[in-house]
Amino acid sequence: MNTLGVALVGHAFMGAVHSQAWRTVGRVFDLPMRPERAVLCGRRKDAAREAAARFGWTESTDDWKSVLVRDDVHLVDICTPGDSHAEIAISALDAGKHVLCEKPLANSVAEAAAMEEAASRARRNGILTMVGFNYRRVPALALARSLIAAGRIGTARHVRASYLQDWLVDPHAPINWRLRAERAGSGALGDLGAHLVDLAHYLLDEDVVSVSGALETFVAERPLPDEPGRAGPVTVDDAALFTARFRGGALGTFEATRYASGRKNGLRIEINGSAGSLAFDFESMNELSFHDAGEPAETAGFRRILATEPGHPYLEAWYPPGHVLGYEHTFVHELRDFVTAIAERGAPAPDFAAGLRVQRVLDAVQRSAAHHSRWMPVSEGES
Ligand code: 4PW
Repeated sequence: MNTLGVALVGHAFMGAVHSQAWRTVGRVFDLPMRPERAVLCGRRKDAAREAAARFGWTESTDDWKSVLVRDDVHLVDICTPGDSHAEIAISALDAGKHVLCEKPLANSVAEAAAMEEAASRARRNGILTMVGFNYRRVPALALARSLIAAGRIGTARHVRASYLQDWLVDPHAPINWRLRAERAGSGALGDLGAHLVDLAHYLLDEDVVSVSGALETFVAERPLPDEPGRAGPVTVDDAALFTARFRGGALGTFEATRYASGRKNGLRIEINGSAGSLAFDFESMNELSFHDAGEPAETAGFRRILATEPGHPYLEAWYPPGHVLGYEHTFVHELRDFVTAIAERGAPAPDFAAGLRVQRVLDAVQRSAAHHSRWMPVSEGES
């Protein structure tokens, strides 16, 4: 069996989750290639060495460029803040490496478009890309997509999506890179809202074409963690709200915030169609609620599907029904799909083109917010 040598760049939250997934994926799923955790890259040599030992990577380096010339590295997995995505991804693609990049794809449409250009050049040589929109890989949501595709809720009319966290409720919580525009591009919009947009695109299989949005930064300055007594500016949005129109005529409402006290990772999405509805809440991620409007009114209602049957997406390789999965399994599924696409020369989704489409929606929300929430078309660009 061919091996797929992986280089991981970044070893904080996402690097840890990806490491765990790389470690697990080949043990759970029968893969057509064997992933090898070849090298972990970090900015500081000692921290990278320590992380590599903890997460089970064979080697470590403080120079990500060095992995691009190695013959035993076939895939670069980017888990760094958004300001380095474009440089690393484009260099890796030009060096003939497959690229998995955390979301959002980039900090701007210009960067995302350059990344997609590099991806499309690389595609001609069989080099593939994927963006880490992991919530697509929740079995209940993959099931929702197949129910929608099979016409079980008819024509989609409403998408109601929210992603609620609360780690900024305390005005004295310190600044980190996620609150700096130059590092993260945007705040709740790109960090959380991007997942909702991707999920809506995935579930409906159609894109958002125009938006009207509002952004707010509730706390303008926060303590600098390394400089006691000093504060620094928050330069991203704390919360993002937008309404949207989809190509097929559905309307969407989206909300992303880090100020929803009591909500830790509350990603909810409900879709109402002409023949029924589907509803999902990540805090009960093994369940999908389904209302079939064709049932007799007297007994119809939302019913809960426990998405843990062997016939449900991704479940064939896991545990018996009812033995529920969690957050980290979604990353294992993401890697299963990417490795399989690479081995079979398939078309992984969401690829950089899909990531660019999400980026264009985020950009339209920012433009709308800057113009008193005026409706803005989502630019189609050239790709
Ligand atoms: O999916 C979420 C993100 O996009 C994660 O749970 C944390 O919040 C990390 O980044 C965002």
